[in-house]
Amino acid sequence: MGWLKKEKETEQDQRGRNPPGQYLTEKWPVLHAGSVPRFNPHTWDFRIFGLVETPLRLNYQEFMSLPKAQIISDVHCVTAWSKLDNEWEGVSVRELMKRVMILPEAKFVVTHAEEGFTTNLPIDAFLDDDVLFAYAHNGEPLAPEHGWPLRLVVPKRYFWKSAKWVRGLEFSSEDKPGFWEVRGYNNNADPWKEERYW
Ligand SMILES: Nc1nc2c(c(=O)[nH]1)N[C@H]1C(S)=C(S)[C@@H](COP(=O)(O)O)O[C@H]1N2
Ligand SMILES: [Mo]
Repeated sequence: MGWLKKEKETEQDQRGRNPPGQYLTEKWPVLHAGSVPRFNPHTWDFRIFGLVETPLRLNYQEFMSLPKAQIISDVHCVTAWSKLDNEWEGVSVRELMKRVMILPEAKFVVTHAEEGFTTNLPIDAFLDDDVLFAYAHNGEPLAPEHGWPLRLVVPKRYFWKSAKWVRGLEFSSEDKPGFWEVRGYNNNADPWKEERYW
């Protein structure tokens, strides 16, 4: 039977897609430090600064008029839940970075979010083709508690690298471990290598 075979393949496929020590969930837990920030479209901006040729500042309307991308990816949280096949809509990092020149000395990027939250990545991980700034999930605007109006999505890292309520990017020659990274979470955070903690 066609559909039976298909179902079996899907199950196997899902097992293969789940990194070690993770269980699958359909739900979407909410996890963060601090409170859900208020959003004001008139004062919101997105800044790119540090080791770039010319710093860039986009207001909300400018950011929202950037070309849209849709990317389907899996979420792996360090607390052991994984959620497969999330459809994200937003602006791909590659699209955004067409608008700034990163200086050759820059090797790392710090993503800055509301309330001083930060998370760090090497530039090549950040510039991967599946990384985006998302404002919608599975066809709906992101819920405020999941990062609306804008969150980063880095599918190949544990989910704490996917900062919610992002406001900017800082390019740097040195690595600057972020909020969770200085609190014992692994700097690299590859779920396939189970890089959970230091
Ligand atoms: N701004 C901000 N982003 C954040 C965090 C946070 O504390 N502040 N926590 C991270 C962690 S630890 C996880 S697991 C995911 C959870 O995202 P979710 O609540 O949408 O599932 O957000 C990440 N992004
Ligand atoms: Mo987390």
